[in-house]
Amino acid sequence: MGHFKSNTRDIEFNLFEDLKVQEPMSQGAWGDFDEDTARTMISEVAKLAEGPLGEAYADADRNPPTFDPETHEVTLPEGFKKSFRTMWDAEYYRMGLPEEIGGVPAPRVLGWSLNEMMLGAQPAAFMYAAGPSFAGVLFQNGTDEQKKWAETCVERGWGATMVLTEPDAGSDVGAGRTKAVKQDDGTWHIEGVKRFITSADSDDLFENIFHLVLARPEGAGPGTKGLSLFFVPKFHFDFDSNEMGERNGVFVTGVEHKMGLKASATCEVTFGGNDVPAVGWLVGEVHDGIAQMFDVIEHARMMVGTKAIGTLSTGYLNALEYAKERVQGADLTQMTDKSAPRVTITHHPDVRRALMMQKAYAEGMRAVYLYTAAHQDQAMAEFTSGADLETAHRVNDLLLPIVKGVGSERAYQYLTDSLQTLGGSGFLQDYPIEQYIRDAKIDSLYEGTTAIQAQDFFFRKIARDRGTALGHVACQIKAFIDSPDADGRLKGERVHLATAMEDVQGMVTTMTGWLMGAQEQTAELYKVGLASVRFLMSFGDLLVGWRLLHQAEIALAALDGDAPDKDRAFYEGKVGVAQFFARNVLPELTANRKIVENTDGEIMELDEAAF
Ligand code: ST9
Ligand code: FAD
Repeated sequence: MGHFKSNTRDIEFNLFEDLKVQEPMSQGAWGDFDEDTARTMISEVAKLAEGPLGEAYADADRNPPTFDPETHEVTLPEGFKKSFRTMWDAEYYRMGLPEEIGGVPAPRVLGWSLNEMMLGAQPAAFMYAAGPSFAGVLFQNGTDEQKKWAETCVERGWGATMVLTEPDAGSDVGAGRTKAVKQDDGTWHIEGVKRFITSADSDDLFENIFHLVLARPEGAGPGTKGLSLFFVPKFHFDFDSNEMGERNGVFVTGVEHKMGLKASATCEVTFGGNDVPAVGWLVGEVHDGIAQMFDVIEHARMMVGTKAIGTLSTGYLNALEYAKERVQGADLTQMTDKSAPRVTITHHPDVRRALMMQKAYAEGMRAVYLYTAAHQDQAMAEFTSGADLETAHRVNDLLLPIVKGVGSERAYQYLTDSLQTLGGSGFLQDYPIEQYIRDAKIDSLYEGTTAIQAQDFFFRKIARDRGTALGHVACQIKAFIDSPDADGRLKGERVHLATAMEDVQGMVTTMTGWLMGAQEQTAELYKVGLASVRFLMSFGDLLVGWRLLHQAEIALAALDGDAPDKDRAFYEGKVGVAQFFARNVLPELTANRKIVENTDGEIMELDEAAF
């Protein structure tokens, strides 16, 4: 048994009792894919994740990849490669890929639930397996010939990278200086140094690696709009026979030493720095690089949030297991009786509080990422919220910064509670939690930091969208609050949810006011910047509260009905966690609203020297 603990009961509850994915499935939305197949996959992936996939998790952390500057090669630990191959050989990466490149139709919501377990067990392995999904983006955006390359990438099982960041261009991707020089034969030579590139070399995992690179064609304008997207393979290959050719001029020139996620090689990559040119092909033969790259980024942001949430879930379940066995102290009600029997720490109110917070965010954010994924397929979106294709797309866009930004922040925050539950033992490497914390910290940093997610959420996903997606989701929450069939036992909790909703709407109104005011007084924008992360996190709490209460209603109905004995505790837990969250967290949104409304720009006036 490895470190990873899956929560298949909760995943199945989300899929089959809450979202009811079997219904669109039975309408043939994904061919003959059915509930039995889905349940079998969940159980198989849980076995994989708890077993061979997670096996080398600690080993790869203690013996991380090494780099040879002479050969530009990265060597990965053998155990990690073995783990990777058990996952790769199971071919789950085919789910949801276009059939033309070897994919099989499957609901994305199911795909992400499986991804959660693989990401929780061995996140770096999942990241090395980006090839097929990045090939999917090449297929969508490429020319007819490039679509064939995409097929080759999947068929030959090649690795892939996304290459944006440079030393002076992190959050500000548009500051990138890597250039692209057009050649007479229609290809491009890429010249520059990129940094922090994940999986840019990967030992012998793959025959080839294709890099999707943002570079600026000579003469193109500034900023992100001047960037184009290039396909740059590590080895050239014959486009007809697929025979492997010469080494292309893209070389790893360094590997970072990191706090966590060490099995994932984070590389400096130099294009055209040797005598060999780094030859690239313009994706789709159009200069639309940032928009094309965002097709990759959207997958990756979803991946990062799901990874964080999967890690919090296994952190919580490890803490819970420990707490049920650790005996320490007497029950609080017998604190004065020094001879009172000692109890397991689950008897202590503060341990229960901490466990409940972990459970609330692990299960609540799972429900949120799966609700988001339910808007990544037309049939599922229509069934879930009545969204048409256009609305589904917008809702997915709206919720991505929540999955990524809130998922990563809450996971890191509450993993420290998982560790705390183990007392001093949590600090030891005998347990996986200290590694979970180190491995999860990156999730709030890469793929756009939390500040960037918060600005994306307000400026692009709400203001620029003119509140369309926000309005759609708000209607769903309102319908739940006002539902005539509401269970009276959750009346008080619905009041908390209704107040939280008003508080979030109040924050939107205030921030929109500043945005409008900025037309007259640009400094008003500072207030948006000061409030945006608080707003993002508040919106996340609203969604968590809503989904948990929605699930509590389902659980209450099951408990009233013929729920089998083995499931009763699970359903009681669903009700308990929703009530706890509604009473202990949602009221905080009223304070958040006040803080947002009282935002002034004073700290922007303060001299830097005063900090
Ligand atoms: C990184 C990788 O950090 C880390 C992990 C790697 C893992 C690899 C493995 C992944 C595996 C994935 C597997 C998936 C499996 C799938 C299975 C399925 C079942 N949405 O606002 P403007 C576009 S990589 C869409 O003016 P600025 C849009 O085209 C490094 N598009 O921006 C827009 O034009 P328009 C990550 C968006 O001020 C244009 O950009 N680095 C969005 O020029 C310009 O927009 C980062 O993430 C969006 N949300 O630039 C950088 N936003 O407006 C973070 C923008 O006309 N920085 N566009 O539509 C940012 O995001 C900045 O805000 C900025 C600002 C760069 C966009
Ligand atoms: P900076 O942009 O310098 O940010 C520093 C701080 O300033 C942050 O707190 C940030 O929130 C804040 N800040 C910056 N700009 C703003 C703003 N406009 N408003 C408010 N706050 C702001 N990149 C790739 O291209 N491909 C990869 O595969 C990849 N993998 C990575 C793997 C790892 C392990 C790491 C560490 C990074 C990876 N990255 C990758 C790069 C990653 O996406 C960037 O690190 C990230 O986008 C942040 O950029 P930065 O590190 O330069 O920080």
